[in-house]
Amino acid sequence: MTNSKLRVLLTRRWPQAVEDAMAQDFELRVNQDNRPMTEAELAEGLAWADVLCPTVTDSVSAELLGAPNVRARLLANFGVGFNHIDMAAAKTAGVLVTNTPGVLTDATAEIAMTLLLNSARRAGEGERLVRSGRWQGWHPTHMLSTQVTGKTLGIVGMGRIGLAFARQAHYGFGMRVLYCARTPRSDAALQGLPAQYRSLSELLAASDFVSLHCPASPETHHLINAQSLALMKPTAHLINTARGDVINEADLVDALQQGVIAGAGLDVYEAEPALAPGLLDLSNVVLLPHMGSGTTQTRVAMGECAMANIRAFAAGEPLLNQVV
Ligand code: 8YV
Repeated sequence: MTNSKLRVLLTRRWPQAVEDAMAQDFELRVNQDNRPMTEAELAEGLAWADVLCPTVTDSVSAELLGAPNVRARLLANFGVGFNHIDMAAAKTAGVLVTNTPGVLTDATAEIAMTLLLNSARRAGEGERLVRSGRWQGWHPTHMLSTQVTGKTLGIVGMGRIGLAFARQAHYGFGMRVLYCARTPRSDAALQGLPAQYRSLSELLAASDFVSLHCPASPETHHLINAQSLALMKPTAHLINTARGDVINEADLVDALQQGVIAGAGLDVYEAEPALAPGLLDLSNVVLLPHMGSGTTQTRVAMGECAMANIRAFAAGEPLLNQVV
């Protein structure tokens, strides 16, 4: 198989520079509409392409992967998270899967910090007030908020992004860092960060800010629910840049309405772009549209990372970021 003959399908528009580079090496098809492809279109794409490049908005199901006319042998995912792909079905069908780790770590950690600062310091509320034209000027008790510096941050899932965010928080804002993960990390893995391992319930009870960085999986589905929210301090804020279904969103709405916790900052949702009823009405939640990795630099790097995996596949070399 030569590079020039490999059929590659992008399910969404990618940064132009990466599309141009891909078009030079491969027979490239791009979903020009820039809307999620329908199931029928994905089925047709899997039958046409050697390599399909899905994103978080494409559900690559067992049914699609098990169809008899599937030609694709590689899913080069645009993104690090791959919970939208049925991995067991990919394995059974002999379809390889790669992702784009590393290149989006800092950008995603930055959005977690944006949400943390915004939620703690009520920046969204403040901006809405100024824009409304109803701001009546400064006074000593106006829009008081929560200071971040020196507080305790609990990281749930100490992978690349969790660690990058913990480092920003510790070295930038003097925060004490607790973390929970499947296993404690070595000092070397923590890169010298003085982070302390805790169970989830200990972490929830002790943290002023809790930030989620674990992958979506059956084990983490609704990890944060009414029960776990009740363990948090009433003054605490919850940040989610991981995946929406790690939180039971309806339970979070209840907790924010009833003051079980003080605030939340969300970049991801259970049924994106739909939001749980009541979420939009709350002033103590900061809502971003899944933009964690959304810098030009990072989206280009994600495309280049996927392209490098496709080139390796085309050359019959080991894949750089194989997850199945
Ligand atoms: C991406 C993400 O924007 O990489 C991930 O897992 O959540 C985001 O950074 C999205 O997944 C692209 O498919």
